[in-house]
Amino acid sequence: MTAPTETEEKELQEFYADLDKVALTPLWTITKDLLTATPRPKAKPWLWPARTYRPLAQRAVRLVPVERGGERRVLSLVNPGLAGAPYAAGTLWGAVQCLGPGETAPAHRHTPGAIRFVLEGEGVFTTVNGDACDMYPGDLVLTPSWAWHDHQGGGETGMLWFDGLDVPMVQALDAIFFEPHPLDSQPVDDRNASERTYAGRPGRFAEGALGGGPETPLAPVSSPLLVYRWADVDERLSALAEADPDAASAEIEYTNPETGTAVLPTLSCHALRVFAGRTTAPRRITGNRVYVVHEGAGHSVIDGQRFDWEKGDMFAVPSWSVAEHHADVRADMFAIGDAPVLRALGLYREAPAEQQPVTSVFTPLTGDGA
Ligand code: 1HN
Repeated sequence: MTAPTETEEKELQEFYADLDKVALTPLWTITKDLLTATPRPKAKPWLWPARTYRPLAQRAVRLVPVERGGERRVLSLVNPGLAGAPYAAGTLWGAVQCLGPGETAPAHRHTPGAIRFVLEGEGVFTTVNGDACDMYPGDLVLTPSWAWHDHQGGGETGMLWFDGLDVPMVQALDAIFFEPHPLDSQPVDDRNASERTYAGRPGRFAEGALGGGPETPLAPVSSPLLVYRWADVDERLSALAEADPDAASAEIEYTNPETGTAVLPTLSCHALRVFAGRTTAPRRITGNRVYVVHEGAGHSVIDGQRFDWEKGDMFAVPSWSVAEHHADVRADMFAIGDAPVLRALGLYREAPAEQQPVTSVFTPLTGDGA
């Protein structure tokens, strides 16, 4: 092609300006940013240390009451790659929620689905559609889309838990609905009822790292079991370790006991145990994940960057990054992912990944608030 003449160039510039005036844009100028060879998440691999957020959560308890309107005392993980949005990764909301002694977080419901993973304290129960679910460290409690839920108690010490929600996905689909309950706390009909129904039944966990449960033609549904106790997770991880003593790690997915699929239509929950001195195989998958360190210490290498972690720390692993996890002492991690959505839409992929050389070490933000 010959170079455009001055007249042609001028005409072209006028053409682009005219397109812009009427809210049109030419694809050929943006194709390369749009159709990248592989996913380019805006979210960065990032880590929020417990030693940083804990004192700030305690200050929040002192300074800010839990009230209608604000609804929850939640400190949201803000991934610095996401232009200030309160999201841990492009598709996932992650946060720390705290409830002081004797406090109540008011009843409400919303279309985003949520999970809670308890970090510390006891004495709180979350009531989900009338079923009061007791919460202890390491437990997972589900509050599915549009289920009434409130948190009560706080014990003597107050309580801290991790909130994982699908808010960015529901937001992107323009499907957010919210409704406050007419009462501050909804009536409690029963205690731990869903847990009693499914106690000891198989199908509450699936082996492996896949995310989203098996490929099935079932319409996605939320699990009728609302509480998964850490003792049961621990038992399953120990059984896997016994069955394969040479493995570097053991991983299970929490599953809907009726269908074997992910616990929520939008979110998968996982538990990963890495044995002392061992490193997981490097892995690259579509879909974002947020990890919470339940016990132990070690580090992860994500796209060549080293993230050192210990109990209570939270970190984001963006889609298609290469991630591997190393435990100094035996480490148990809880994670949420968006895998059920990717799998339902035929977008789930994995690729082999090589062990990565560490090219940098992540320095967490510390601020002066500690
Ligand atoms: C929510 O309702 C809770 O019920 C926690 O505890 C975190 C984050 C965004 C939107 C709603 C809760 C939330 C939330």
